Amino acid sequence: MAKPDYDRSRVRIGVVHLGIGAFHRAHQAIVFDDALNAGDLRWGVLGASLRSPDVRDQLAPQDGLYTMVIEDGGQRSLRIVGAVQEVRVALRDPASLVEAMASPEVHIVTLTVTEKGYCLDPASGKLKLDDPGISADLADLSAPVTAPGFVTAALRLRRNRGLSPFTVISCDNLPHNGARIRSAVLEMAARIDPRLHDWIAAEGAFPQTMIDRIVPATTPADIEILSTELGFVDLGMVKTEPFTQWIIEDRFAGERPDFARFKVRLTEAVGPWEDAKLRLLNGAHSTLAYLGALAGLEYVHQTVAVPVLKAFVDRLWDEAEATLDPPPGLDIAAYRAELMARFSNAALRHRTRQIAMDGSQKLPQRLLATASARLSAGLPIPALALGIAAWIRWQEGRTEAGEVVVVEDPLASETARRLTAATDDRARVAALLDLQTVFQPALSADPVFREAVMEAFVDLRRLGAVGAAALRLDRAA
Ligand code: CS2
Repeated sequence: MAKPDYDRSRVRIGVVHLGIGAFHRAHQAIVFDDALNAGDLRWGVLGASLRSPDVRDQLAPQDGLYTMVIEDGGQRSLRIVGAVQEVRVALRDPASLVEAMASPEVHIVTLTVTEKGYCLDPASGKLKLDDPGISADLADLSAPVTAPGFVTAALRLRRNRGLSPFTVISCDNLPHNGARIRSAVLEMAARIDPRLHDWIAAEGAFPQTMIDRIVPATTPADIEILSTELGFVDLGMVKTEPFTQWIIEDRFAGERPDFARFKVRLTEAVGPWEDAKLRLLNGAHSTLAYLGALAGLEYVHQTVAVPVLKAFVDRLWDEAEATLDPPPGLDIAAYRAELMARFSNAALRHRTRQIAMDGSQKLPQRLLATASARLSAGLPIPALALGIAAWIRWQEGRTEAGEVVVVEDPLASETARRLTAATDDRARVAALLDLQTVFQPALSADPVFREAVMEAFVDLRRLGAVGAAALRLDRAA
């Protein structure tokens, strides 16, 4: 079992991470741990959860140490990770977190706060001024509430102290994630102090990234299996797959680890990598999540074990691939084959309902951008339309077998209200396609788009998820 090969008491905090969930611990923290193992002790991580004390409560008694379990059908390996030096709950003592972020030794702030954590309108990309957290931060930034608020407050403190900014690296699955956090921070700064805005605009760095590793939520069963193996209980463990990838735009405000040495790719153009990942991996993930969850399939590997769904994902990828401009070095056919193998990893037990969460925030970059690109090229969207219709059907809060499910989505009450008010299926679909925070006006108004989603929804209702997918494959044959 691999263990930290460095003196943890000598590690300095060079990174503050906002949103320390399982994904950070199995992805970015591993790279910083690699740097520490290589003898560069500047890259310890201070992790913060915004609200929930859970991760702090799990990791504090273990002094921040945790096990990463890497698993696929063929292998299982364990690694103890020492990079996380401390975990805090941001909202417990916001000012002290801002102070920690303003330390001259902190050079990087990473974020995994999920799509909704940026407080941006998904369709327009503008700061949501009606968000209660955003209005609180705009009124008083001395105790921030939101992720953009913490970053802005800490940059303000650094500027007041004559320090250089840290580099802000968004590690969420958002298109142009760097530009998004930058615009959230700049918009906030402009409203608070125009000179702060100008300083951040000139000196700050918000590189775009593409991050990839499948990290399902840890379950009590995972913890139990590991404790039998280790002889002690590790509540902070994370479980993941062998595959990992991190591509960062080569734009930094200050120091950074020797990323290239730790298999992180620095490049000028992240966009094409990101589009490929969001439209192929995440587009298929969300589609399988809704179709699978509706059909009562609990895990992703079970969905691709159904031949119709597996073939359907290939059809969806054909549709998406036609909209991509692959970066040099990405072989799409090999990438697709590898993705299918990753989805089939039964050891991960990745729940379809976990991926189904927050669909209103995920759909635009995963399925809608692809649909728009195809429609403007005059291409049909039968597979994409079924993925989108399955999201609408999932918002009804029932599986095909009639089991009631809780729809976890920031727009859940709005979608429920619209679905209940409508009197038939066509009106239900129309009511959700009119949601302008999800569907951009041009797409929402496109009659070809609306009809394709309507038809898919009617098929879903009539034939179920697998039946509707099979019908599309038959038609294409
Ligand atoms: C998943 C992603 O939960 C989800 O929405 O699609 O978290 C996915 O596992 C990662 O993007 C893989 O890199």
